[in-house]
Amino acid sequence: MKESWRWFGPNDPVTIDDIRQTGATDIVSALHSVPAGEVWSVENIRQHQELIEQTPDGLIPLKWSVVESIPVHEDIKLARPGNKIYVDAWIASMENLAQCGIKTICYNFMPVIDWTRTDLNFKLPNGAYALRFDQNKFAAFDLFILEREGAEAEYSEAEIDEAKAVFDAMSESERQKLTENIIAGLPGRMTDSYGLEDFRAALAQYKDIDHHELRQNLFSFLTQVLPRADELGVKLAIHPDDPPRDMLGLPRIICTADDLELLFNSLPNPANGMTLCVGTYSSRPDNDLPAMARQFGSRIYFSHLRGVSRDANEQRSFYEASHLDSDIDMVQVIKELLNEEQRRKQSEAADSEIHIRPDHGHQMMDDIGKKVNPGYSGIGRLKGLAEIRGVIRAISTQ
Ligand code: DNO
Repeated sequence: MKESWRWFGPNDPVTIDDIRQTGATDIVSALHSVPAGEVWSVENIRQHQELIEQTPDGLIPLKWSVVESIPVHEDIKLARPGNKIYVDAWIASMENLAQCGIKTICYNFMPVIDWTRTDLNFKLPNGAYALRFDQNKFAAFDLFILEREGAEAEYSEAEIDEAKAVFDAMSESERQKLTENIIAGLPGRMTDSYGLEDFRAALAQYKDIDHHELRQNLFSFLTQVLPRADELGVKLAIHPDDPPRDMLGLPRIICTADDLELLFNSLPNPANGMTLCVGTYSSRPDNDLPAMARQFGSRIYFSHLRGVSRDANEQRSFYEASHLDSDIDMVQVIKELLNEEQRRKQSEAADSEIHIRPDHGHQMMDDIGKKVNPGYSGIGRLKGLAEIRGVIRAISTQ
């Protein structure tokens, strides 16, 4: 396994020198300042790469190996006329990355919103803070803040009552915070930040797009991208929709094993792969993570090894648990990934090692009170990485 760590660039409060101390060897990063649809030039990539890879004498070098993510322009997801210029720009960015030696690219195909949480400071019984998604709060936002047209039809009467009670109990500043979390987006998102009016307009564009059509748009994008990726030896790793289900009336198409099967059966190119984001997939109970790791092993080019704990009475609500103490058997998932690496070694595949990273860590100890990117605190992720490393070492030396 290649122990990797996400770095957001020079403004990330967790610095490259900090990361070096974690024992991670590889960096996951992106050119966050380049707007969706624009080409990542070789010059810009090299500059960023230099920040990561230039190493003071006597210290261990780090390597930028994974891109998370090149954003996919909304016009591609909507298959708007003229979207080919954005597809061409995406391909050009991929070519430029390959030229700089960076060949694993994570991306997603979520319309309008990227990953979404309702609480960024959910206090755990041990005093640390986690991220949380609360279905009732989300419904309160949808129904009573956004007041999305037609939203009532998507909730039962009981759900609407519950959401109303949650909404009534929130202060004005809590409502504002909730709104910001959802429409301004979280770190690393690959979509725009919106005001409420623009957000309504962005959602409305998808009014007539159902799952089938969105999937066709993804496949059409990939049909253009994959042959070139194959030539370059680039691996594309689609990230699931987080949380993995339809939201705000938007179709979401990378949520389950069935979605992945359809994707890989339709487009079997070697470059067509996935990010096994354990936390995302496991935030719905019908995804069996060890089974998915086994079933899609050869397609897994990148993995986020965190988990969630779902609420007993509302399975759509969850908080992000410690990396080893979630609803899923992380040890078993890691075993499956290690088995896959063995298979790759036996078939003498060039890159047998899978890039993994700790994902959203808790805010704990000196993280608390610091300005950190939600989910991307230093100590919390270090704890996650250390736990995962222990499991990997224990299994590998058995
Ligand atoms: C959040 C991340 C997402 C992810 C993108 C991938 O922490 O998992 O922002 O990077 O959705 O394209």
